[in-house]
Amino acid sequence: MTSALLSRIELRFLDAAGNPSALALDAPSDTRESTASRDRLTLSAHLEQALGGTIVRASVVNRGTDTVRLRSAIFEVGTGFDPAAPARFLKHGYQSWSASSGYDVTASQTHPRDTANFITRLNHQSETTRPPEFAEAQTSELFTIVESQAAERILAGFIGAATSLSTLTISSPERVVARAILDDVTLAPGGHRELDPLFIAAADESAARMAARWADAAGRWMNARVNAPFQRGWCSWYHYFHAITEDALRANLKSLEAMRSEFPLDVIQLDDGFQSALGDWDTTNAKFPGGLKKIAGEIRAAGFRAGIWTAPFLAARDSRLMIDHPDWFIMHSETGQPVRAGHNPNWTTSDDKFAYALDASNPAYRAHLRHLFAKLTHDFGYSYLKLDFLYAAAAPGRRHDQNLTRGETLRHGLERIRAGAGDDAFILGCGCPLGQAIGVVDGMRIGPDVSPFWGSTASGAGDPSTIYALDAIIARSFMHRRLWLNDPDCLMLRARKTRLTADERAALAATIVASGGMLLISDDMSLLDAEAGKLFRTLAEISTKIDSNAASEPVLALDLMTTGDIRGLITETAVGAIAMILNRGDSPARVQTSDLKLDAREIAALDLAFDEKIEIFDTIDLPPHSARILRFKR
Ligand code: 9PG
Repeated sequence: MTSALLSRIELRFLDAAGNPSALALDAPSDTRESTASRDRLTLSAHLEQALGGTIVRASVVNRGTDTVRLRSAIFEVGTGFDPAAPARFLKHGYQSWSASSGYDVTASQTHPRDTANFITRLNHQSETTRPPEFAEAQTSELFTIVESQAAERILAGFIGAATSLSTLTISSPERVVARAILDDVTLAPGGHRELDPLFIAAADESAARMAARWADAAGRWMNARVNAPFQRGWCSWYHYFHAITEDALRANLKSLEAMRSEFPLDVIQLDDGFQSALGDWDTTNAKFPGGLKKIAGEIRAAGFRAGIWTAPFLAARDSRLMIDHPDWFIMHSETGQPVRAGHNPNWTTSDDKFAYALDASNPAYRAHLRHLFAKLTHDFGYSYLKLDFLYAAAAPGRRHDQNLTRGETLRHGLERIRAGAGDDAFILGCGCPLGQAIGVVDGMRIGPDVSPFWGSTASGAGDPSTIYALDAIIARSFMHRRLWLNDPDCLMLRARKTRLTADERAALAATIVASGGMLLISDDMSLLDAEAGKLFRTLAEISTKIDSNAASEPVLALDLMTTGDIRGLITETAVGAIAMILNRGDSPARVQTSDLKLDAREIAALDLAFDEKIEIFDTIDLPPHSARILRFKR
């Protein structure tokens, strides 16, 4: 087994005159604190052996008489791999919607997003422009796994994220460069800053199991909220989109009340489309004449929990918020204008269709957040809060408080929302950089949006389509009940008003339930019949079973480091393993069960009508865009 080694830590900063400078600690020892100083700025570090690996703790103190600005802290980790042999790395995505998959380690430094527009880069990268030595093509967010040709693996990842965004760059197989991004924050004389801890481990286990090991460590370090009850709910978005009305919501509420035994749901969540303007979350537009408090009251009177969508770090030009508080925004450092963080013609009646990033480093705006979410929760009665487009809080630019990194700004904003909503509200993050939300949110969207069509493996990534959502659900299933409850996004069961085929709908359902994550449905309930209800109950049973096992035994991708046409998930339970095999490709496939590298066991296929077929399989035939759930008995 290989052993990974920290060889160097370098702190990069701007000195009192604004000139780039650096100080480095070579080969920090694991027995005592090592230090290095320059201009009376001191970097200290020590290593701890814990959680099956090494935790690197580092901090900075300014003992000088001038303020300095901190750019980044760089941690060089040797993998022990042959620099000349091929290797792969996991390129983990930045936020909820960003993709995660394995890539060859290569010298190539170009990535398709390098030439994408600003908002796309802001969405999917912790930095809109990467420094040349940390090319996007070679960079993973928050953690990575590097795998040699001999299937030796090392894990390197930050297990704390409260104080900075962070990346890992692999430009050659023998080295991982981990980096805490410090955004030129000021460190005044006498000031002290702890860096987020880095975790390094080598182990003889699958890549997915190593990822779960990282999530265990990060969840512990950051006091992850992992104990919320399993969530089952209805969401307005993937049938109605922006066209949702109060009447349509009420019609679904009536149906859900009547079909309670077929669709055992707890939460009814109103999504985007109710607000009077983007930024004004407590007032409604003409489609919702009753107002938010009345709607929550009706949902609760019917015996459900009321849920609501907001994008708390965004506002459009026509919002009261932006008109009244132009000084609450992150400002572009060159133009002095508010930073554009989204674009959506449905969000505003202004000619300007951009949405702007609010500055959560500003205490006045944070007080507003606290007040707003106290109102939505305690006054209006919403106890399930879907917070969306959260990446906006980490946009680059001039912020009110120069002492906060972008990562801290995001976290402070989230913490104020939690303070307003209270401990009992279920907070779901969406469009959210992952690390900063651990310990604040109860649930997290872990993939891009599903949609009422499949998409194509050949089409350019980025269009919402179900296939990309499935890839993300598979890759990030290990996070469930370690960092939060995973939200794999919604099931759609309707057979009309959709372009998903029956196989595609079942593949979406199978992937969601096999992941153990939350079970949300997004259909016009009047389109669903008794058969759909029977299917839903089955899905609820399977997902509850996998969820209740997930805290002790993670749900793992069969193929975290490669994305082929055949993908899968597996989890071990007391009575055997439950697996999901997906054919995401456009042609029929025959899978040899022996190729799945599972122990030879008796295999039963659970078709989704849950008529258990006890059969011994050597091969499984999968039509294009289809999935099967299998049970492997011991
Ligand atoms: C509401 C939706 C739903 C959905 C969220 C989020 O890049 N984009 O333009 C983009 C638009 C919408 C979107 C994601 C990305 O979806 O994930 O569940 O709440 O907002 O607007």
